[in-house]
Amino acid sequence: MPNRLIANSLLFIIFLKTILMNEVCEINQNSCKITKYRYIFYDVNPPEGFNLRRDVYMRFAIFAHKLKNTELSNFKLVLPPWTNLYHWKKKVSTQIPWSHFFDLKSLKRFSPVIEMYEFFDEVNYKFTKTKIDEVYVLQHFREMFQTGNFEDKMLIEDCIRKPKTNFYYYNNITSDNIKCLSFHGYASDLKKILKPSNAQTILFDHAEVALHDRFGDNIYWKARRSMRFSNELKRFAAVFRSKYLNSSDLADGTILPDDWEAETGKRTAKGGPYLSVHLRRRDFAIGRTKDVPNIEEAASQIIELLRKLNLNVVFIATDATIKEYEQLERLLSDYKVHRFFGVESLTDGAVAIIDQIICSHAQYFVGTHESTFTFRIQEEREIMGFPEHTTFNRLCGDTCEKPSIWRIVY
Ligand SMILES: Nc1nc2c(ncn2[C@@H]2O[C@H](COP(=O)(O)OP(=O)(O)O)[C@@H](O)[C@H]2O)c(=O)[nH]1
Ligand SMILES: *[C@@H]1O[C@H](CO)[C@@H](O)[C@H](O)[C@H]1NC(C)=O
Ligand SMILES: *[C@@H]1O[C@H](CO)[C@@H](O)[C@H](O)[C@H]1NC(C)=O
Ligand SMILES: [Mg+2]
Repeated sequence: MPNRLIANSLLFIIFLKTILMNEVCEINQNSCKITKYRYIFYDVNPPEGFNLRRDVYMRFAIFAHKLKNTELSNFKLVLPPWTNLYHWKKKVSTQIPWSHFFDLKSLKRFSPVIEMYEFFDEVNYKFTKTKIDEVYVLQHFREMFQTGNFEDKMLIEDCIRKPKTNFYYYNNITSDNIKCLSFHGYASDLKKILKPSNAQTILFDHAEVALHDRFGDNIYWKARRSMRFSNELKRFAAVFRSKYLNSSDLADGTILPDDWEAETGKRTAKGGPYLSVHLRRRDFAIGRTKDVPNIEEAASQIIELLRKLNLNVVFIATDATIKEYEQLERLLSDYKVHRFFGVESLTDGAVAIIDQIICSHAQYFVGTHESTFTFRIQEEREIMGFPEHTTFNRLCGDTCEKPSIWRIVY
């Protein structure tokens, strides 16, 4: 009896598989794979840092989100695995999935995204190379800045630079169809590439060339709210906050619903009893001396804020060298100064996010001018509902223009 049941189930599965395969083979005869889905890949200019990459993700997540319920709804967006970034001192030996940093379930509630390994599972193409059907390396129009002629929004042209798509450093991914696409427009304009194509896999490289459909509208913020950090990183931050900063979500008024879709946007967050600072150094300290303070200036600005806020605890997130940090600590020796040093097992990317989480929970935050690391903290605080004046603050260099306020909308 059970045998019969098993036999029947097996037959049914085989039957289903046959149907699915046929369906796919009709869509795309030359690459007959066991899936009815199609896939958008993207990649970003290699030197770009983590937090700009998060912004490019949003542009493409919004693009994919808008394909839902259209004739292109069978496209999924494949998350580009993380490989060594310029700012990461500790090298990683393998591709890192997005779930290392973010909560995948939350991302998927906004946009049809999958990890690279899920793609490999879905196409089930073991023992062979994956060939991406079409690769478009985005580039700015050569003429654009000279003539200001923006008429053509996209055009296949000669490559301005020799295209060097690296396929996330997998040696089993290639393509024999790489073109350069001069592009001036919004990420969602790329559906004009998808529409006439019957490719199953399309990769857009230098995806940062494509702009946000609409910066700061409610869809932007939905995408942003869906980028919840992984529970593991949140736990690291929570332990540190509780141990050193007397900070917890209950006491600080920063409890959010489990599902970001249930957030309603109350501005009632108080934050933990500390000042948080994002002090960007390294390339910023060299290339942007007008906009960022030196260590002495930073210390005196931090002291002034601590006095004004009547606080004696400060949390410092920084990419400063140990030497610079120790100098800062000495200058702040009348106060309790904390930095998250992490543990051996954490990647640099994980430590950076834990720094951001701790900064975002402070009663008052001050960041670095035009750093995307700072911007992401400010967004996090908008999501948690802090009063704006506690968030949009910067350390001053020679210049001290007030930062723009990017208010959350629902
Ligand atoms: N842990 C940690 N890393 C930082 C901090 N500031 C900068 N970094 C590192 O430097 C990189 C800066 O690149 P990016 O994310 O593009 O931000 P931006 O260059 O400041 O706009 C980050 O991704 C981090 O790897 C910090 O406060 N803490
Ligand atoms: C390609 O290589 C990666 C890592 O080397 C592996 O995880 C993946 O399964 C491979 N893909 C295919 C389709 O075999
Ligand atoms: C920690 O914060 C609570 C209020 O949230 C306060 O009552 C308590 O005194 C603080 N503890 C210390 C050690 O500062
Ligand atoms: Mg950067």
